[in-house]
Amino acid sequence: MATPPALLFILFAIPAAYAADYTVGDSSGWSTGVDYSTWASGKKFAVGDTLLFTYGGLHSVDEVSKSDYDSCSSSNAINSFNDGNTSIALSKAGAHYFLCPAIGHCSQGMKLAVTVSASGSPTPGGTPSTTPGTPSTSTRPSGATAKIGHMNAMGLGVLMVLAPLIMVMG
Ligand SMILES: *[C@@H]1O[C@H](CO)[C@@H](O)[C@H](O)[C@H]1NC(C)=O
Ligand SMILES: [Cu+2]
Repeated sequence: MATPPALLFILFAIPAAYAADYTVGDSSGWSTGVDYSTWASGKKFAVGDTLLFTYGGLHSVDEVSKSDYDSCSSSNAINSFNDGNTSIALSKAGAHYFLCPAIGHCSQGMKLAVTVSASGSPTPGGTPSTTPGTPSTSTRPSGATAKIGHMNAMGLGVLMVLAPLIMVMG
């Protein structure tokens, strides 16, 4: 059975349209004793995704510059949050840096750096296995497969409704 081009478009467009929500540290949340570089490695963050920081009373979340991230300084924080359940939308491509300003926590590893790619494109400087310069047709297996992994139940539902319609139209 031939696959109508429109169906391929839907398959690749939906993961981009439905952004991923990441709970930082997964079930460990935002805390000391978690390796956030390990947590972030292998994840492909894109514009439109959100980071959810969940934490208790001692902790906070500061968004900081790279140099402040490197030196664990929170005195020039770009944004500060302490509500215990902080959802941060990744609205700009590039590197984003977060740390906990509680004394000693950042130096114990309570810091997170993420690289956010423009929506739908591969992470710059990311996995070298991604073929560079490939036209944005359906021949983007690695990036597209990763994004489909992020697809939430809502996206899947939309896909299941739309796919038969597109098949009929095609
Ligand atoms: C935390 O925030 C997320 C996203 O905004 C929300 O879905 C969740 O219900 C919140 N949890 C609590 C305990 O408030
Ligand atoms: Cu802390």
